[in-house]
Amino acid sequence: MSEPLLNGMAMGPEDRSDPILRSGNTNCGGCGMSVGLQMLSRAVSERPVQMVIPACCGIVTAGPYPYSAYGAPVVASTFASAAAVASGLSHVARLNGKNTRVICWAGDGGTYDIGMATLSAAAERNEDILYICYDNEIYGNTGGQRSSATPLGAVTTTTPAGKTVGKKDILAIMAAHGIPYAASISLAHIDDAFHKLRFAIDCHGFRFVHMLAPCPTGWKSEPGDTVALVRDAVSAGLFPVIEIFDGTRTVINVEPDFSDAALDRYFGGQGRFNSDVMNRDDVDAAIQKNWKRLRLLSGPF
Ligand SMILES: Cc1ncc(C[n+]2csc(CCOP(=O)(O)OP(=O)(O)O)c2C)c(N)n1
Ligand code: SF4
Repeated sequence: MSEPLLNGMAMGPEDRSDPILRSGNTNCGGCGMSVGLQMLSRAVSERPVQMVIPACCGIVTAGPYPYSAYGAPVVASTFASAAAVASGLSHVARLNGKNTRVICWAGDGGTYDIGMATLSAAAERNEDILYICYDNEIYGNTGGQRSSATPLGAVTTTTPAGKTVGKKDILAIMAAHGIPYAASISLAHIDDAFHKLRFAIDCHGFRFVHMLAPCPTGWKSEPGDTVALVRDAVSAGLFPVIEIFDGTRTVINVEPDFSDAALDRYFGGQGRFNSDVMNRDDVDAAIQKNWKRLRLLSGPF
């Protein structure tokens, strides 16, 4: 019997040779999420995968049925249920003796906010799934409302004067569940990202990967600057590139140089920050405080 028709093409989860993100998709030019999907595609390679994507730009990417810009089977879930749906699919695969890797692909709104209950529950049960959050620091698909990933000072449609509180530390929150693997990856450090994605795809138990994914539309940045913005965020120490094993062992993968120039380029390259709210001294202090904590966590036991 032939495989069922999935996403407009005959494709069983054991037989995939397409890139995960096909050309001709409708994502905006310079979308960081698109770059992330291409990285994921390389890391997945020929492995059988099942994607679960809640409401977000990433599910619009698929396009109208029966066609799809995804070269992998995708289940569209509600915001609140992505990690629960993925958990169920992972159990079904195991019961059927399949090695299908189940991957949740979700934005920060679906991760930090609306999907947090089932995400936390799946992590607590140590479900065998990989959850990847592409963090564009807003609800991008609905026009750019603030999420709890939106940084201090960022102007969004619901924080017109600039957000007055900073973003949650999602990696620390997920690592606190004691999951086998939690990591942040940078779109500008492709070797590091590739190896960590490969590791996260192949290992078992609950794995969480966080990527900063610039959104030129919402960040009011140049589409061609997407990767450079992430490089500057990493250099300035704003976006630490690290991995945390079993909720305890922390490894710093990329050393920032904490340069003012990188911080200037990062903020100067975007039109979304209100400098009246985002005092530069406060940003410097927050970076230093976070790195002091990371040095302690990554030091010898
Ligand atoms: C329960 C619920 N509330 C609101 C919406 C409308 N909605 C669809 S996508 C979206 C934004 C998602 O933001 P995020 O998860 O950060 O992903 P992004 O759009 O930025 O890619 C919203 C609010 C919805 N689909 N379901
Ligand atoms: S709105 Fe932002 S995240 Fe959504 S497709 Fe466009 S650039 Fe990508």
